[in-house]
Amino acid sequence: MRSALAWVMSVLCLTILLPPAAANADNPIVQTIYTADPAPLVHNGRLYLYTGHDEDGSTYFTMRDWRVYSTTDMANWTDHGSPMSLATFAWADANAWAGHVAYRNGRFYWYVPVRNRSTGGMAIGVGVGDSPTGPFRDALGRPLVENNEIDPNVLIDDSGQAYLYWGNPRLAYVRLNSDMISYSGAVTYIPLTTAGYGTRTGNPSRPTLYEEGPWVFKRNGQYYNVFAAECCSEFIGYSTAPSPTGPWTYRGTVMPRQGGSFTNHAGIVDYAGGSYFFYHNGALPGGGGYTRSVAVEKFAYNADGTIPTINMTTAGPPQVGTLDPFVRQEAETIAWSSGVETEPSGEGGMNVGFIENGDHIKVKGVAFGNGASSFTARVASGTTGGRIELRLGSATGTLVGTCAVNGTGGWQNWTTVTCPVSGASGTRDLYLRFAGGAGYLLNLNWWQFTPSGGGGGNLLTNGTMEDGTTGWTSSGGTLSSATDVAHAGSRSLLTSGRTSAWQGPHQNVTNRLTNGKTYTTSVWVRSQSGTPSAKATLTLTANGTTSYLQLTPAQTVTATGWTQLTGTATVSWTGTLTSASFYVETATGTDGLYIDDASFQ
Ligand code: FUB
Repeated sequence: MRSALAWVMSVLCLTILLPPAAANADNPIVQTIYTADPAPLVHNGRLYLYTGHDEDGSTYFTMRDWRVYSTTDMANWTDHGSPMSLATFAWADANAWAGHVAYRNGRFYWYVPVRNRSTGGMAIGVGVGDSPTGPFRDALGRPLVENNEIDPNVLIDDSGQAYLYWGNPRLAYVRLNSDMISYSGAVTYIPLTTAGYGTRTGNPSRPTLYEEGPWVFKRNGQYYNVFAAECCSEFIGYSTAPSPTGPWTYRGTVMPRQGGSFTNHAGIVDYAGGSYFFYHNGALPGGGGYTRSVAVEKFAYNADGTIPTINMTTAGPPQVGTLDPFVRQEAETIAWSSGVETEPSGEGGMNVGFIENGDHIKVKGVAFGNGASSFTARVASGTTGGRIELRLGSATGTLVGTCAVNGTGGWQNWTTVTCPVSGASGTRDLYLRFAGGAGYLLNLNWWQFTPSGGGGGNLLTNGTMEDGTTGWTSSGGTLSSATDVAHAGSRSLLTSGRTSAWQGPHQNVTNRLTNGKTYTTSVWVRSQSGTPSAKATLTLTANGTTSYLQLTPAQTVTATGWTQLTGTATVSWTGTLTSASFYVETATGTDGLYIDDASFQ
């Protein structure tokens, strides 16, 4: 239950946090809290963004936890909450500052600078997790390295040798061992020469531009170090080198000084065919040097490998593809929000909460296709509820449906509501606008539209696999909810230990089929090992006779990425249908199979 104090605090904070009038802007990425020090990581086709968290009203770098967000379209970002905080490191007492996550051998290593309680100096700790969204635990129970400096960053070179860089005012590195939590050799300090790191004037103790926040990566045989330069205010500069240890040559400015925060902090990644530059600024209301927000721009390297000058925008990058409203979408998947916050959900993951009259969530580029007939939402309310207005184009745009939400007896007592929708077609920005009386109205965990045209929507229960194994069984082997890989969201469904090619995940759809109707199938598949040929099949038993209908052509799937199986097929039977089952199998072989985001409609 929320306390009266929390409510009052929230009203005060939200008054400050209301977004600017240009509510169509998509930068900064997160509007629910202040974020800083971005560190992007691409894993299994999804872009994860690790950030710090500036506490509201800070007058110093008051930071107690780190946050994770992710996207597949560079426009709508899913909030995964805070899987690591100062409390993760029993030996640390303050300063959850700029970290970096590296993936190796099935694990995620999160290197962070924190204050060592016993020495009072800054040290670098390592969190380790089995999934990109955590949870993370202290890998060592002590600092990995300590020299009272900050901002760790890891490069895993093509040779497999990993380097940990960090530092302010110096720039240091060590060679990490392959366990990623120990190192060999001494701490080496990179010579900060003006040739390598530019010339700073007026500060004899710091003759070069290097300030902090190294971001080292390799591209086309060249090593880059993109760093925060010449405080204060900082700009982002970069140097290049023929090896991870130098010699470095200063190349100039990436992002000039701008944005209302006296620090900046860079992270660069390639994703979905584009290059993206992450940074932070003070652009949210109430924002500044200690209340920062992470933003992103798309850019293209120049033909000679140099980085162009990048300026901050409020629009951010173009969306990659569209968002599918006909599969379950988390409420905390947001392009822009006004007034709302997020919190851990009793049903797992996060939910949107602290919703008041007039607040809204924008979801960008929603592909309604030929139209939607209804909207379903997972909601809870500890008061008397409110309404979810479905609007297109803006928070005051065309109203295509309204869902009433009643009190459910608690903020985590979840129920599902459905309401009709009319007039939503094509690809539009969707605004979930909340309306009702005074105070908090409702919480929202997830939502999903049903397509119009009598399709009846996805016949499969838990097609996103985010509800564990709910709705699914296996005709052999072991069925489990997997968190190591997911096509979208944080889970997929794994059938391991198969002993026959026909064994795979399946779901009973007997009472959901219409005789003579044509159905479309889509399911994302990957193998645990090997490259088997996979297909989706429907088994139908009517009047004692069993037939098999191929729902998709067979396609080779791999263990390194997801393959989409799609197809259309007309379902028909004679007599009384006693059993029908949707399943995924392989043509031959018994490799374990992951499936995710399955729809049959
Ligand atoms: O967020 C705290 C500190 O501010 C970071 O460690 C630096 O990179 C600067 O962004």
